[in-house]
Amino acid sequence: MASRPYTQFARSQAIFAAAQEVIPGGVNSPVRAYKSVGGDPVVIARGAGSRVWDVDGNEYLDYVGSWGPLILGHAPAEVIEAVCAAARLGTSFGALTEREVSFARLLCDTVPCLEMVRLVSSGTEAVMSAIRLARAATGRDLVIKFAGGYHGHSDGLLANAGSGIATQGIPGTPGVPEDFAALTLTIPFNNLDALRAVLVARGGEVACLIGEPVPANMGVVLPAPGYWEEVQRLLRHAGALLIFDEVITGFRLGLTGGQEWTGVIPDLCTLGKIIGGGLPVGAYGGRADLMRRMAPEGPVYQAGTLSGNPLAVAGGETALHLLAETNPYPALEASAARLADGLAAGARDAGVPVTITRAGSMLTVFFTDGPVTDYASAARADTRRYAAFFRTCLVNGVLLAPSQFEATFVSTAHSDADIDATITRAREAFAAAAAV
Ligand code: KE4
Repeated sequence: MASRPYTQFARSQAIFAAAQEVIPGGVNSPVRAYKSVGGDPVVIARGAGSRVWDVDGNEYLDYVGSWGPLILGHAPAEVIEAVCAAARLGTSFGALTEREVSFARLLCDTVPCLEMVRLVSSGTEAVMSAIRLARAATGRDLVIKFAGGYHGHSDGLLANAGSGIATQGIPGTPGVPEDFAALTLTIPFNNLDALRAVLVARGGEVACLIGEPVPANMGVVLPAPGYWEEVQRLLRHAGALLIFDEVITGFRLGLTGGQEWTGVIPDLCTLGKIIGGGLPVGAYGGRADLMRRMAPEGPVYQAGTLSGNPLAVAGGETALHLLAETNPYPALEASAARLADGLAAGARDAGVPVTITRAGSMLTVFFTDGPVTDYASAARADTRRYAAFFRTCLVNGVLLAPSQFEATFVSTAHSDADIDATITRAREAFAAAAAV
């Protein structure tokens, strides 16, 4: 491993230059391009446990975790073996397989709102499908989302979104017809008066509200005590459905995700990331009376060539069984709390005001003196300071999300020594942020 701070990125730069000739922006997902933190992205060669290595041989303690799926770290042996064994039997059949049934049963036995579930291949697909179902079930068109909420890139949900949209600082995206965008109403998170006002004005037209139980796409933002209970009460009164987008929080905040964490059981939820064990799986589900409206049992159409893919299901089911058998959540909570405390101390010693938010093993260091309760307050963070913090961490072997509006993910593979090393290396990064 090269000595730190790393200075050798020649191969990453050459590969990124070549990538930009044939892939828009050189990446297959915008946030990977490091636009908001500057510099070229590092190109990853491999990962193992808590670490990844770039193509120049630089080693990093990884807290991107593929943006959430890798709660067990990179390439856990059991998951790899399950995927390889499945591959030897064939990679895809376009037909029902037995393991899809056991996987669906596992999800329904674990996630409180799930009476039935449908597998798809991404979180975006899961959200698109859940929204379509909510509109069909209610006969209504309007969807309520939160400013800074990100639920994948389907047309109606890019208005005022978080994650990559917030990172790029763009209000929405060209290509979404005004008529589509008009069907999405955006309100601030943690603001019940804003929801009441929308429901008073247009409640009869609202099919659903979709939100992450703990938003992680504006950075991690905690719901106020009692917030979700009141949201659910208001929606029920208006005849609208509640969809928890648990693509990140599902199996992250515990086996029951955001549902036991908030104490609220939604009508529908979407899942992804962790349930695929690092392979492409999304899912949506909830009340059986709603889900039975989906074709071929009902008239609401949704389909997918690779839905329930045998390799992805093998990887996902193995990962979820490991989580259920080992219950790593108390240890993850302790590790993430220690990391958050250590980072807070580093920022304090560097004289940099930060607000660190955390839910379970996901956290965000906001470069603002807080508090951060919604996207407007998150957006007050100093993204130039975050960029300096990110880049200094990177050259010192700590890989964070290349955006202020994302989460840092701790995995079961992060040892106490890894956490301590991260805290130590971040001290220099806070000094760099202080100098901005
Ligand atoms: P995918 O289509 O990317 O699998 O899932 C979309 C999605 C839906 N819902 C939530 C709550 C999500 O966080 C996501 C995707 N998350 C982002 C990172 N926050 C994916 C990273 C990227 O866009 O490259």
